[in-house]
Amino acid sequence: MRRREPTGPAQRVADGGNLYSRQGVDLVLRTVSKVGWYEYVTEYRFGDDGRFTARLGATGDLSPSDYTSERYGRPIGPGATDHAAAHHHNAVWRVDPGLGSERIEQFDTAPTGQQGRRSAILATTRTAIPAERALTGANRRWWRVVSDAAPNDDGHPRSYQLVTGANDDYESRPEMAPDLTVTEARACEKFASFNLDPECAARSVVDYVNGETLTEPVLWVRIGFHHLPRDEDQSPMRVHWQGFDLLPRDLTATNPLAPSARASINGRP
Ligand SMILES: [Cu+2]
Repeated sequence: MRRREPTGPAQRVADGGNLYSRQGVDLVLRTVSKVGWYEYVTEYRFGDDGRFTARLGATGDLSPSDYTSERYGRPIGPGATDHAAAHHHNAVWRVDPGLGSERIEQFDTAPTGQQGRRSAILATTRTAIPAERALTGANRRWWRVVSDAAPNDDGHPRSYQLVTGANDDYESRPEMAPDLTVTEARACEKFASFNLDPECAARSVVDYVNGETLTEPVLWVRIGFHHLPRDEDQSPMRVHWQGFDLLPRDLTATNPLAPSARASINGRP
């Protein structure tokens, strides 16, 4: 399925007697795969602002064979009956940016210990990730893939910032532990786990990391959802989502959807 979907208020500014406002729109590609009792929705959204969103949705029905004790599930029948098993949905997306001359950077922002007039002073540091590595998220930490191929009109390198929201860790399997793994692109490294491509000795994203210098990085983005069933999951189950955005950062020198009255603003107004 492919269609345009409205996304609500996108930008607005009241300036003197003028109001410049715009509603957003996404081009959405969606497929549904029935896997056992679940139906998995694979969704890709291309935003009018250049944002790219990948999401996995789960709907269908709770598995009728996965009922358990009070310790491992939640009662969804009348009273204390029918404890549907809690479970994890672990998803990993393989992102090959294809921008040319790419590198990976990590940004961290932490308190300096200094206090300003009204609030604490924080400082942001940028760290290059030059070689294959498994990375872990932290408060105010994010990553981006930067291209040195063609800077924007301000001379800033173009990049996409990885933006993740809700994300339940699943540390029980090594390939599901890192939040982001960056590896050098290799055709046979297709899947994050159970990779059975005969060209590849490597079986999971853990094996793909062996210190190689990144010249053509691939991002393995892991987003987890721990599902504690609720009464409303029956039936059909309302879709639950997990995913991430790739947000354009300095792709263009200004907002490409600026109204003409604002198109000349670039830098201090
Ligand atoms: Cu579930």
